[in-house]
Amino acid sequence: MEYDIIGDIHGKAPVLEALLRKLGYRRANGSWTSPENRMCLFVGDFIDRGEHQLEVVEIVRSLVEAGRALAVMGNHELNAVAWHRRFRPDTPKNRKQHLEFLAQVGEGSDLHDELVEWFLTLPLWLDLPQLRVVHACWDPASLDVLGARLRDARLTEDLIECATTGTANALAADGTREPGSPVFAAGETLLKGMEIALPEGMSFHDKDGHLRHHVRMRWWMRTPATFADIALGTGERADPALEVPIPPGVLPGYDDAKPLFLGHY
Ligand SMILES: [Mn+2]
Repeated sequence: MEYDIIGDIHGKAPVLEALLRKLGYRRANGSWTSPENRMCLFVGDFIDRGEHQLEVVEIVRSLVEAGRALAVMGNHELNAVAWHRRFRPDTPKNRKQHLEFLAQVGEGSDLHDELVEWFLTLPLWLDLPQLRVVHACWDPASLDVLGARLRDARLTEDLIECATTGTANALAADGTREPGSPVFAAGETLLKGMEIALPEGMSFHDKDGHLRHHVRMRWWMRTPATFADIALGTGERADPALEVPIPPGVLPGYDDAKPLFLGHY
């Protein structure tokens, strides 16, 4: 099998359709055909932002159901699950991020329920014979935490709360409760990436002018020299304040056992 790997779509259905046509995929009798021995791999983030979010979900879902695609969950689908179950705080910032999806689907509608149920069928990662896929970060420690609890890399109903809130306790493999939520931290890492706290007293201004004490990081780097080397989202030129050596052993790096494909960044 050969794969056509398609990045974050965010509600841009016409662009997705044009790409699929260019790659030789065709709609046929409510299903899909694909070029011989090919299928799509979607890296997540189907919703939020764009004008045609329902169409994007319909296309990806019908390709998956036709056996012509595999797809992983993005952080926007995880947020949608959390919002639907009322575990995601209804703050102005969170609502604004999800507003377009809620308007298109009709918040609280049967379709809203149905799409969230489909989001829950998406695995958080794929480890295929030839390659791996995860939305943001292939972190072995987080994969261990989730691999022991999820079913085939998918969230189960009883794990939704602890996977989407920072306060709920997580169920251990033997059914006991653990303090805090390693499941939440692990899910955040895989779907939103890794952040690192800057050394005590250090901060920088991001491209939106917000003062930051943590940086999103290029977790795949092996030999970072400074915080500036690994920092994402610091704009064209990293703040000179970040030119500070980073402690060894902080980054998970990547073992290169197979090619890894990400979205998100
Ligand atoms: Mn994302």
